[in-house]
Amino acid sequence: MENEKWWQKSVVYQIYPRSFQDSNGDGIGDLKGITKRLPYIAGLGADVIWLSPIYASPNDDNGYDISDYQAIMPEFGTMEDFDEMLAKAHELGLKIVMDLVVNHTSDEHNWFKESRKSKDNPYRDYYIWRDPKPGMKGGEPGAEPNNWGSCFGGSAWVYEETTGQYFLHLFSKRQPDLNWDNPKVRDEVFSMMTWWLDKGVDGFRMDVISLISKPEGLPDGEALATGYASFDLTATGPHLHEYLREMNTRVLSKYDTITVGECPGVPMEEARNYANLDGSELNMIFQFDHMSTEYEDGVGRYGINRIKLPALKKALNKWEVGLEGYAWNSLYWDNHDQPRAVSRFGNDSEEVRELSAKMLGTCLHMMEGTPYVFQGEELGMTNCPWDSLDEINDIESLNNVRQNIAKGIIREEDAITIMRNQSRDNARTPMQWDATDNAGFTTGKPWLRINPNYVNINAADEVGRDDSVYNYYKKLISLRKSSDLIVYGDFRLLLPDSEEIFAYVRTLGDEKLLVVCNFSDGNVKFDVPEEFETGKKLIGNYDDDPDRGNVRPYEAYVISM
Ligand code: TEU
Ligand code: CA
Repeated sequence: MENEKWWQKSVVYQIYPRSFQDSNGDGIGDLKGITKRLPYIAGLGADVIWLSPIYASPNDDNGYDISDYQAIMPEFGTMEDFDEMLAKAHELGLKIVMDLVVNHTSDEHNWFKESRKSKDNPYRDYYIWRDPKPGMKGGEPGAEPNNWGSCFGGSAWVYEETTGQYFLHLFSKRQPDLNWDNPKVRDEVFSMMTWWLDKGVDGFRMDVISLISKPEGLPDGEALATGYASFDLTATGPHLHEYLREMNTRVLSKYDTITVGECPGVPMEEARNYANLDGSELNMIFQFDHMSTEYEDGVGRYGINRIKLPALKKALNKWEVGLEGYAWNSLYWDNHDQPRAVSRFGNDSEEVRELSAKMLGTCLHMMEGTPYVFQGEELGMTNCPWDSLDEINDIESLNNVRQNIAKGIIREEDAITIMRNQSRDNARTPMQWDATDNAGFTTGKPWLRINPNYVNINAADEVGRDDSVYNYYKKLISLRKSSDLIVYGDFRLLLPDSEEIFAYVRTLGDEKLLVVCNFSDGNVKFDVPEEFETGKKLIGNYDDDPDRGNVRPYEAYVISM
């Protein structure tokens, strides 16, 4: 293919370090634990690792609140541990992508400690400070500069008596937003990125990068049922592309990197600019359309709805077709912020869980874009049967569920069901390595509950079992690496209205693939299109050849011509 890029053929494995592998018995995953497990990741066939933040942090948002961008969180180890992990990863042919969290810092970052001291402090304008609403006293309800809400519930503003102003935080109160309109902030970020790239890292996943340029005058937005405007209304502000192009020119263009921007609030048409093929901004972005098909109007994520397949297909189709020829796509079912894919989009009851997990893997990995595998997804790990809210660590789900109960948007008795369906902690239960105590994750007390099903669902069982989800993912990944058709073929959705079947065709030149996935637990009539009558099965989650007129429960197969 003309001007193909290595990251278009890559498969990325995401590690949430806190929950991946503990090496010193404190119940918290760490860098030495990751180093020990690198061969496992290389064995899967992934070639890039995205590390969720490992920098110094007070962990108000588990590392997404950074107090020193060039120091390692002590619980995770030392800079020497990082250097050792990086060297070992490169030895195994694995690239390392860091999580760049620069929409905000921790309130314990020195910049913020200075900024909050006084209005004339040199660091004051590193953050976004505003007076109370005219005629109102700071701190009283309604005196906030506007009606923006935090992603973690409540207002996006905190009043500080010391200087009589509010500061903005689109996430937790301890994650003050940086002021990207200040060239000194951009200089600081770009020199820090250069420092990591000079250490040898291979790229960045950019946390909520779509939010860094705030709209002029910080105007009110449309209020939700909570009374606040959504945190992502600031997406793609007036200087966003200017700042990304500046980042590209001053930093990224000097290295051979992979970059992916996490872009809440960015529609497909706009994404074409963020991830355009001319390389002037980012390589690809994470979009959220397919992550919100069950969200209830006004309630958002933390309601009790379940997904609807036609809506999911519509969202994924829009991005597959819409970016073709304009920009590069990312492909993901879950990450550290989302429930476990097999529980959310499939069926995690034990008799069909593996079948369903393989079906989901087939559905995603045969599409056009760079696939991301979140730790444990390759094992078919599931959501956790939380017993009570006391077990939940996640600031976002706790704050939002409590806020929605207090505002009468949801019933208290539904809270535990909502947590079992939607809490980010479902993705953050420790990795299930084997059936020994604590799933082989730690010899100490795990920082978060380990899913009790680790005795049946673990890497030790699956790596050696040919029909495991792990080995099916391994086959999917190796298929991709052998096929320009899978990497670059265009995408055409079939049966958009079917509630059970997700089917599509990929075409590249005179080669084509038919991908058929049954998202239901029943047999579904489906006639293989004539053009594929004589095709052969490339991969499938049932051992025998597919029946060309009927698709079995959670069956997935790929026919090539
Ligand atoms: O997530 C931003 C973001 O939009 C998520 O909060 C996600 O949309 C939400 O969880 C869906 O309900 C990034 C990080 O991935 C997340 O872990 C951080 O909490 C957040 O930014 C703040 O840094
Ligand atoms: Ca540890």
